[in-house]
Amino acid sequence: MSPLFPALTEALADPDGTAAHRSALRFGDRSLTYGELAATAAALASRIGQAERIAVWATPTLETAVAVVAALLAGVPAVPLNPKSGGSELGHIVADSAPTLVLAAPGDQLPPTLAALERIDVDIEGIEGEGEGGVRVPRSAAPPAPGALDLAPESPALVVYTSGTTGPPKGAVIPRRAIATTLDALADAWQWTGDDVLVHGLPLFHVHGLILGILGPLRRGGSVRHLGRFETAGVTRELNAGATMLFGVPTMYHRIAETLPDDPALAKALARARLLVSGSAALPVHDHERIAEATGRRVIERYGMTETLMNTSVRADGEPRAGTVGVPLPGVELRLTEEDGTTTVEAFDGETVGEIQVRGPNLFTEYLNRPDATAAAFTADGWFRTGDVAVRDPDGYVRIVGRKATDLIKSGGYKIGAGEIENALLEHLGVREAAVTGEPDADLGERIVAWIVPTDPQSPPSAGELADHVADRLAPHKRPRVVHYLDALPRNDMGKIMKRALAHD
Ligand code: MCA
Ligand code: AMP
Repeated sequence: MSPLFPALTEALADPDGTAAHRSALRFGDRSLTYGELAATAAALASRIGQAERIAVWATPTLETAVAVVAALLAGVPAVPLNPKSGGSELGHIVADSAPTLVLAAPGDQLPPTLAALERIDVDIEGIEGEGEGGVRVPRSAAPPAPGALDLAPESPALVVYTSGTTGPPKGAVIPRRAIATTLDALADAWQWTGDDVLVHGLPLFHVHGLILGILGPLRRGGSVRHLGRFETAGVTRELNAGATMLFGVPTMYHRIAETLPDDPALAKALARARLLVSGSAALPVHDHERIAEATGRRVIERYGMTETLMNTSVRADGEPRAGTVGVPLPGVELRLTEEDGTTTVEAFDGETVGEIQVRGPNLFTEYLNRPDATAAAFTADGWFRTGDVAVRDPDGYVRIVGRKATDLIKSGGYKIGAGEIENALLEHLGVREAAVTGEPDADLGERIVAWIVPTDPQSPPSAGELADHVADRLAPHKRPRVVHYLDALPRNDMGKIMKRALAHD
C-alpha cells in the first residue's frame, strides 16, 4: 500500500525540501509544518515502539493530532478517548481495548481509570524554533521503523467507540485501507487537494473530526486549522485568513444560521469558502435555506458512519440538493432493502423506502471482542446493515428519511444509545424505573428525554442531579436535557416498555 501520508513521507525523506516547509496543523497560535510534524511524530513513534494498542487522550489540541499520526507511523492501533468520558464509560473502553499505554499532552490530568497505564507525554515543545516562519529543528528526531509508513492495508489503524441501542459502546476496528479509501473518495467528490485549508471545531475522538478533519488534510498534503471549540467568530476569522473548507455537524450550521442575520462578516466569510460540508446527522432544510439566502453558498451533505466511514456525498461538481446526502462515493456499493433485510428495492422514485446497506473498501473490519455483534451487522452476502432508512431520487441521490432503531438518538451529531443512559439512570438510588427517548430539538437535532419512576415519589431526584449523574458516568453529551416523572412506565402485555406511548404523552 502506498503511504497514508505522502507529504509526511516526503518531508521525512527530505527535511529541507519545499514539502517540509508547508503548513500542516494549526491549533490556535500553535502550528506545525510537515517537516516539524514528521520529525515530532517520528520521534514519538519510536517511543511507542511495539505496543499492541495505545490510548490517546483526545483533547482538541495539537498533541492529539501528533499522537494519532505517531501511532499511525508506528503501525500501532490507537484508541481515541473522549476526555470528558465519565468513569463507567472510560472504564469499559479501557477494559475492552486494553491499551498498554496512553499518550497525553504534558500537564493533562488523567483520571484514575488510566492510572495503571504507562503514560507518554506528547512533547511538542521538544521542537526548538526560530519563531514564526523559521526553520525549526526537533531535538530528538528519530526515523520511523523501516517500513512503518507502508504497512499492510488491513492492519488496524484506529479503534473508535460507538454507541449501540443497548449496552456499552462497541469499538469499531478501522483498518488503514478504509481510511485511505474514504479520504481518496472524498477527494474525488470534493476536488479536495493539498491547496485546501480546512477549518473546523469538531471533537477529535470520532470519525468526523479526527479522520476527516485531521487525517483528511494530511493525506492531501494540505492543512487544517482547528478552532479548539466551535465558535462562529473562529469560522469568520479563518475563512477570511485563507481557509477554503468548513466541516461541521448540523448543530454548528444551525448556530451559523441563527447568527447570520446579525453578523454580516460571517456571511461574507462563508461566501468566500470553496466548500461548506455538513455531516453526522441530517441538516434541516430550513437551515440549508437560511444559509444559502444569507451567503449565496449551499452547504453540501455527506453521509457516513463510524463503521463505514463515508458512503455518499453531494459532489462539488454535482447539483447541491438540500435534504439529500448525494450519491454513493467511488468504490462504495449501496443498496436499499425491504423489511426482510435481503430483498433489494430497485425503485429510484423518491418514494420507496428501504434500509441502506453498503459494501466496499471503506468498511471497518469488526467490533473489537464482539464477534456476535460483528456477525449481526452484516448480511450473509457481506453487506453492512446501516439501520438508516432512505429513498432514492431518479438520478440516484439518496435521501435519508429515518432509522430502524428508535433507541438510537443523534444529539449534536453524537450517536447515543437509549439503553446506556437507562442503565446509568437505574444506578441512581432515587430511580426505580427509567426509559429514554429522543425528541426533536432545533439546535441539537434531537434532545435526550428521560422518563423516570422515582423510588420515592415524595422526593424524586431533580433533573439537574440526574443530568450530573449521567454526565459523570458516561459523558456530558449523554445527559438528559428533560426529565419527566411518572407513576409507572407504560408497558405492553409482555412487560416491554412502550416508548412510542411515552413520546406521544
Ligand atoms: C453542561 N455541561 C455539563 C453539564 N451541563 N457538563 C457536565 N455535567 C453537566 N450536567 C457542559 C458541557 O460539557 C459543555 O462544556 C457545555 O456545558 C455545553 O454543553 P452542551 O450544550 O452539551 O454542548 P454544546 O456546546 O452545545 O455542544 C454542541 C456541539 C457538540 C459543539 C455541536 O455537540 C459537538 O461538538 N458535536 C460534535 C459531535 C461529533 O463530532 N459527532 C461525529 C460522530 P464545554 O462547552 O466545555 O464542552 S462521527 C459520525 O457521526 C459519522 C462518522 C459521521 O457521519 O460524521
Ligand atoms: P455514528 O455511528 O456516530 O458514526 O453515526 C452514524 C449515523 O449518523 C448514520 O448511521 C446516520 O444515521 C447519521 N448520519 C451521518 N451523516 C448523516 C447525514 N448527512 N444525514 C443524515 N444522517 C446522517
